[in-house]
Amino acid sequence: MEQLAFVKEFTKTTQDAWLKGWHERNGGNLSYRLTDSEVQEARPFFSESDAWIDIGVAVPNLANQYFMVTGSGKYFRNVEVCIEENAGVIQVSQDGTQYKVLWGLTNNAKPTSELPAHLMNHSVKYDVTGGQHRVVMHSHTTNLIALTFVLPLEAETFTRELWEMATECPVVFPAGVGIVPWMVPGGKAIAEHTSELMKKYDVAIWAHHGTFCSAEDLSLAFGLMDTVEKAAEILVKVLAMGGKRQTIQPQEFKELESAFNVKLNEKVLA
Ligand code: 2HA
Ligand code: ZN
Repeated sequence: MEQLAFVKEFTKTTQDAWLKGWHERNGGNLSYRLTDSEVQEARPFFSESDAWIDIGVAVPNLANQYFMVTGSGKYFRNVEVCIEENAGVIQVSQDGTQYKVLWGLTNNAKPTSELPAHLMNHSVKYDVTGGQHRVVMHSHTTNLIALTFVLPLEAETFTRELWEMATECPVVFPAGVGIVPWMVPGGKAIAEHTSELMKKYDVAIWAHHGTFCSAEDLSLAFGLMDTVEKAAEILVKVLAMGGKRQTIQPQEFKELESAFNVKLNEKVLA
């Protein structure tokens, strides 16, 4: 199982994210929806002995889909040491309300405590991207968290500040970032709030907690998280130096639209 390409890439992503400093202790979680051919490759390693368990939310459009997920209470830094103990493969039931573990998560480990948020985000993105998005990543991104203590917790302002910090930002996240106010993590309410934002954005920031993002594959998810967090790091430095003296102007952002063939969220430039 460890030799399969998608398992290697999942492991690399957790290791890269750990090295970024986004995953202290058991912070953060990652999920990847397998392709049909990956399911076929992995099937010889699956065990059907585990029971069905309630997800806590309903994701009927993900019925019978397979996900590799990090484990609840498990550390990103340990996925590379032993992926079988720290992550696993689950299948969603026929009615989309339950899952069962098919591989990994040994010693009765459970999928991430944020499984409801992950699967609801996958569910929304499955519909809005026609099945193109396969990855949901949640990281405790240091600088983005810091900014949630300083910037208004409002999507357009937050996005504009991040866009201004690096020219490629609006190209990488043209819809912007959504903001979830402080909420109790790990349950249905924060999952519903986040997945509602994911209809519009690929990134949602949880105030005073961290960031969720969604993308087509593991590299793009990591790259998106890294780009948004780097913009936040620059903004933290700029604010520490006394704030902006000059910046990118709205009409300059508009020039990016034709140069890079993207449509930017108008409200952010208003
Ligand atoms: O500890 O990040 O949001 C895992 C988490 C919960
Ligand atoms: Zn978290």
